[in-house]
Parts: sequence; structure tokens; C-alpha cells
Amino acid sequence: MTITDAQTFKNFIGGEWVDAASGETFESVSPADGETIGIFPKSSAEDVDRAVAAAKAAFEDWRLVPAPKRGEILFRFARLVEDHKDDLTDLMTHEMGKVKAEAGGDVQEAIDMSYYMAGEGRRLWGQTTPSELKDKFNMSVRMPIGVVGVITPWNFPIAIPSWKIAPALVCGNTVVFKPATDTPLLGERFVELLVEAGVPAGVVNIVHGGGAAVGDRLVRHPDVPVITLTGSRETGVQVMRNAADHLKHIHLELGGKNAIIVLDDADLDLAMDGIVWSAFGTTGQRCTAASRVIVQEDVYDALASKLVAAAEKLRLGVGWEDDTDVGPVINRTALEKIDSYTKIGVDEGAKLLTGGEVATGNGLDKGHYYRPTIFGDVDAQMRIAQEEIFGPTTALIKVKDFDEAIRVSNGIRYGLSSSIFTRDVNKAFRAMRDLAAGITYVNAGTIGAEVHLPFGGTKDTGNGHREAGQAALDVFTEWKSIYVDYSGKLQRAQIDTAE
Ligand code: UN1
Repeated sequence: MTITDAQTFKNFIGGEWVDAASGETFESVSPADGETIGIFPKSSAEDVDRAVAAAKAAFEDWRLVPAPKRGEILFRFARLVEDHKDDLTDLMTHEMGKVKAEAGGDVQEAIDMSYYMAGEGRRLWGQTTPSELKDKFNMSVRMPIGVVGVITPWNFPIAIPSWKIAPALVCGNTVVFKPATDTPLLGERFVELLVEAGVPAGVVNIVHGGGAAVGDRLVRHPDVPVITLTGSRETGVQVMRNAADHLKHIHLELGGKNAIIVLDDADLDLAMDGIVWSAFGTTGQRCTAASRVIVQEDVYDALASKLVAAAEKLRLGVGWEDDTDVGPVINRTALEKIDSYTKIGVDEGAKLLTGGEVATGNGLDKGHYYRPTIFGDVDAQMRIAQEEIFGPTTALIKVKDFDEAIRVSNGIRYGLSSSIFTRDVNKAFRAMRDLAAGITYVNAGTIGAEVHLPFGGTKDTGNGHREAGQAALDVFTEWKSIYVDYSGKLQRAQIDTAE
């Protein structure tokens, strides 16, 4: 496909497909081979304002639609995503670049989340509780909040929008959605299917464009009381700051520097499989990726050589071919950042065991490919062991014992995922308790979250919220406590409690 025959897409505002007010556009280009995927509106504050006005107006009816009915629309949406799983998967291999099996997993995660949240339409439980007074009834209920600004990354272009939009909708909120500029077509397809499922006009709006214009306006807009963002730590800090004047509810899902610990009693082949999957799956572009491997000294050499051999067997290529193991990274800027960290690692004195270069030849020059990279002899304080690289690079750190392993694993600013390979049940339980992270895996890598458990991290990974599972409902609702006095007389709490 060339730029001349690439299709042009629009924003969706108040039930209408419309161009950006400025008429400007940007292109979505495949990281796999440079093909143009589509042309999208480059929106500005004016477009955001229109979408917010539409979402605000639609909220008044949507919040009154019974939650089970809202859930039914999500059930229909989930079924539509299932029907379109193959074409969405194929599109994802082109627009985002991940390999087919993982792209299918990404779409499946959205199907699972949509079914799960659809079911929430018949739960959305609050509490009933006794009153301290006679003839009085107490309960708490979840209330929708209003317009939710949804800002999503490119690395899970179908799954992450579902983590945010499905719970936002079932809870009775309306949405203005800004997908990443690297994956606008997947965002657009997501919204098309929601519309087909029967979401009323104005309830979901999509505004394409960059963070500085579209995202920033959403974050500052007085009529958007909730912002949910998955992105970098730096963006998260900026969002909190810019939303502070309106005391918004902010949900942040930010970076990770996740480690896999391998103790000397571990099944090394199993650990190797977990590490290769967690470090190089999605080309390392997951916030749950294993970018550190903490290895007890007795098994360090054996594990390092197994890992290098496994990494060198991985086949790089376009994601839509069945025998590709590792796809491209998202764009040139990412490729340059990843490569710059290789130089940083070498300069810091780490030993480059394999990879460490842009991959070329066999058509790879048309896209952005980087060789799976493993550093050995890494000191826990080096930048490659502290900073999020978001690419296929992992750092092996040698430790003496379990306690040092836990210390090193926790010795970073982030706290998303963590993992330990051991056959010692006591150490496994200690690790479950002591690893300072939102997620801990035992005898599995750092990736593989399921939709019905809370997802999120401690420390600089976020601001204490979790998405997915029941925890997500706390982001998209506010509690209201209701007291009904049916005694027919004035009863004063804390005072008239004697009778
Ligand atoms: C992310 O990288 O932002 O557990 C999310 C996992 C995936 C989700 C990752 N299911 O790695």
C-alpha cells in the first residue's frame, strides 16, 4: 500500500465521523515494513472540546441506563471482537508489529475483559450494613462519575483500551478516547465495533492526535473528572501536575523494571523459557517485560549460556509470518533509544553477551528491528539495570543468596511485576511477601496477567490504583453512602443510640 491509496479515517464525536477542525492529518506507518496503514485526523484542543461536550451531554442519559443493559452492549461488543479476532490480529501485526500469536493474545485479552465487565453490569455490588439506630437502613452504592479521558499506549492497542473503556462504560460513564498515534487504526476499529454493538451517540468518542495537543487538553479540561493513562513515568507525572487544579481522579499505569530471580535450586530450563518469553516477547515492549535477571552465583554461568543460545535462535521478521519469533520495535525513535542503552551498558562496563545491534538484511531494513540483547556482569546500580528501556534488552545480575536477590529486585524506582524460580516452597512464600511489586509470579516469567485480577504496581509504577478485576471499578465509580430513616422521628446518630 502506498500513501496515495491509503485510506483516510476520522474522529468519532457525538455519533458522527468527522475530520479534525484544522483539517490536518498524520500517517500511521507499519514498523514492520514501512507500509502506510492509514491517514488520521491530527486533532487539536477544539476537537477535544467538542468531544467532551458530546460526552458530557450523553452522560445524562447513559448514567440512567440500567447497568445490566449497559452490560448487554458490552456482551455484544465482546462477541463482535471475537468475530473479528482474525482481522484485528492481522492488522495488529502490521500496525503495531507484534507477532501473530501475541497479537491474537492481545485481542483475546480484550474479549475476556469485555465479557468480564459485561457481567459486572449485573453485580456492581455495594454494601448493606446495620444502622446504629432503630428503623434506619444503611447502604453504599457505586455511582458513575462523568466523562472519562482514556489515553492508551501502542503496545497493547486493543487490550489496554478494553481495560479502561469496558469498566468505564459498565459503570455508567461516558468516554473520550485518545489512542496512541502509533496505532490509531486499531483504536478506530475498537470504537467502530463498540458502535456496532449499540453504544449510543456521544457515549464513546475518539479523538486522534498527539499527547501535547489532544492528551493535554483532555487532562486539563474542566468537564473531564477522570483520566486513565497507561504510559511512561514522565507522562504520568505531567498528567498529575496538569490535572491538579481540577482535583481530578487520576489513574496511572506507568513503567516497570521487572526482574526474574533464579535461585540455585530452580529448574533452569523452565527459567530459561520464562526469561526468553518475558524479555523478548512483544520485543520487550511490555511494561511487565523482564529487563533484569537476578541469578544466584552457582547457576549463573549455566543459565547465561543457555539464554544466549536461546536468544540467538530467535528469528526476527514481520509479525504476520508464522515462523517469526520477534517482531520490530515500534518506531525509529524507539530503535535509537534501545541502541543508545546498548552503548550506555558497554560504557558502564557490562559485558555484551549477545545482540546489541540494529538488525538488517532479509528485508529487515524496511522496518525497525533490534537483535535480542543480553548483558552479563551487570551491576544492580548501572543505568541498564535501573532505567526502563522498553526493548529486547535484558541484564543479568549475579547475587550470592536469596536475601541479596530480593534486595536487588526491590532496588529500583518501579514496582510492577516480579518473579522467582525456585523449588523451595519457603523461599517462594517469602518472595511473595517481600517482593515490592504489584504482581509476583512463582516459577513463571513476569508477563501473563489475567483480566480478573488487579493489574498495576507499587512505587513509581503508578499512584495506588489498579485496573482489571474488581479493582478497576474503584477507578470508574465513586461511593455514595445512603441512610434511610423509617422511624418517623428525628434520630440523631452518635447521640440517640441508647434505646
Ligand atoms: C502492558 O505491558 O502494559 O501480563 C500490559 C502482561 C499482559 C499485559 C501487559 N497481559 O504482560
